[in-house]
Amino acid sequence: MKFKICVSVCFLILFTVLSCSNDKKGNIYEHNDNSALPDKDSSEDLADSAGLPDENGQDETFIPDDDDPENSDHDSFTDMEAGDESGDADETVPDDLSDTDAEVDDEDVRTMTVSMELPAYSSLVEAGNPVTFKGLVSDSGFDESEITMTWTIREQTTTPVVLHEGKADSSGVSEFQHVFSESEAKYYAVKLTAKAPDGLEKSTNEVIFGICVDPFGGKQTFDATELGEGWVLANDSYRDSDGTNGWLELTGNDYNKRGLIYNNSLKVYPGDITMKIKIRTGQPGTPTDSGADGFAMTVIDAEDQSELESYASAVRSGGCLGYGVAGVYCGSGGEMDVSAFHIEFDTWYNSETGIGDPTTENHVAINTDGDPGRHLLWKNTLLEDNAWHAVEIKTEANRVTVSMDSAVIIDDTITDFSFRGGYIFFSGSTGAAKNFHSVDDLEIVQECRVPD
Ligand SMILES: [Ca+2]
Ligand SMILES: [Ca+2]
Ligand SMILES: [Ca+2]
Ligand SMILES: [Ca+2]
Repeated sequence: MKFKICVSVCFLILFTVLSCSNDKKGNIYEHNDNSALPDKDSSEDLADSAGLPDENGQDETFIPDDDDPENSDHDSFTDMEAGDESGDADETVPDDLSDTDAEVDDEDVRTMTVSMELPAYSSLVEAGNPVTFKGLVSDSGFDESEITMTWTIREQTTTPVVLHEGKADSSGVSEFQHVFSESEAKYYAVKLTAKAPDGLEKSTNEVIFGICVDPFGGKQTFDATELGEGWVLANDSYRDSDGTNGWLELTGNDYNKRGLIYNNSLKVYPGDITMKIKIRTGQPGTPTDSGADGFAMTVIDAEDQSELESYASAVRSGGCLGYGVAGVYCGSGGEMDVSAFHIEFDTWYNSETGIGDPTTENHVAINTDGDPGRHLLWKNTLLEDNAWHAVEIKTEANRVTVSMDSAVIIDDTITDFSFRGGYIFFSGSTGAAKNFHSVDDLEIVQECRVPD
C-alpha cells in the first residue's frame, strides 16, 4: 500500500511538473493530441517560436532560428502520457492491471510516442543529394510493425503533402531517402504522424530543413566545347584547347587585343569565399618579361544582367586590363560607380597618373570597384613564364589571402572590405607588346545556400 501511495504521489508530482513544463512550451504538446491535423493556433505558436511563417504570414522569413532555445525541443516530441522528454518513462507507470485505482487502468497505460531523428533541425542538404528521413514510434498497444507512419512536408505557405507513408518496422523505425532537385531548393517543414490500427494518432512537431544550391557546383574545366550555363565570350576572347584540355583565352598572342569572358547567369554569394583558378601568361619558348599587358579576374556586384552588360561595355583595355572603369585614369572617359573585387596579374609597368603601378615588376594585386590605380594589396610575382599556375584567392571578413602554386603571396587585411559577391568576369589586354592570357579550372568554394 505504501508503494501505491508513493506511486500515486510521484505520478501526481510528475504530472504537475510536466504541466508546468508544457505551459512554458506553449502548444508544442498540443501537436501530440489525437488529432491528425495540427490546430491552427499551435501551428502559429510554433511558427513564432521557430522564426517560421504562420499559416497567414506571407511576409515572415522562413528561416530556422538557431538562437531560439525552443528549437532544442525539436526532436523530443513525446506526449504527456509518455512522462518525460526521453520518451522512455512509461515504465514509471505501474503495470498492474489488477489495480483498482481509477488512475491506473487499461486506458491510462496505453502509450504511444513518436519522434524524428532525421533530418536534423535547420540542416541543409545540397539539391541532387539524398535527404535521409528517420523516425521512431513506440506503442504499448500494438506491435510497431502495425503502426502506419506518414511523413508530410510543406513549403513556406503551402499545406502539407504526403512525402512518404508506410508501416514502421518491428523496431518502430520508419526510414527512407528522398532527392530534391535544384528547382525544389527551399526550406521545408516536415512532420511525422504515427497511426495505430485502432485510430490512435501521434505527431511530432515540425522540423525545418533546407535544400540548398551551390551555383557553380564544382570545378569548371572548360574542357567541353560547350562552356555551360551563362558564359559569354566577348571581343577577342575564345575557348582554346590542345585536343584534351580546354581553357579560356582572353587575348591570344597578338597585339592590341582585348578580351572579356564572363558569366551572366550564375552569381557568387557575398561573404567568405575561396576562388581557385589556373592562369598562364607569356610567350611560347624562352621566358621573357617583355610581353604585356596582363589580365584580371573580377567579381562584379551588378544588380542584374543589364548592369553587368553596361559594365562590360564600359571597361577599358591597355593598362586598365579590361576591368577599369573608375578612378583618375580609367574613369577619365566617364567614371562608372561599381562594386567589384579584382585580382590582377599585371605584366606591364604603367607610370601614367591614375594607374600608378606600385612596382616596375610584374605583380599580382587586389583592387576594388573598377579602379586599377588602387592597388590595395600587391606582390611582385613571376608571371610571364607561359606555364600554368594554380591561384587560390580566399576572403575571410576583411582578410584576403592569395596563394600561387600553394605558396602564400598576399595575406593581409583591407580596411572596410567585405566580399560582396556577384558575377565572375575575366578580362585581359595586349597593346604594342603581347602575351597569351589564359584561364582554366575555375572553382568557387562557398557554403551551399537556400535560394531566396
Ligand atoms: Ca581545362
Ligand atoms: Ca611584361
Ligand atoms: Ca600595368
Ligand atoms: Ca597594376
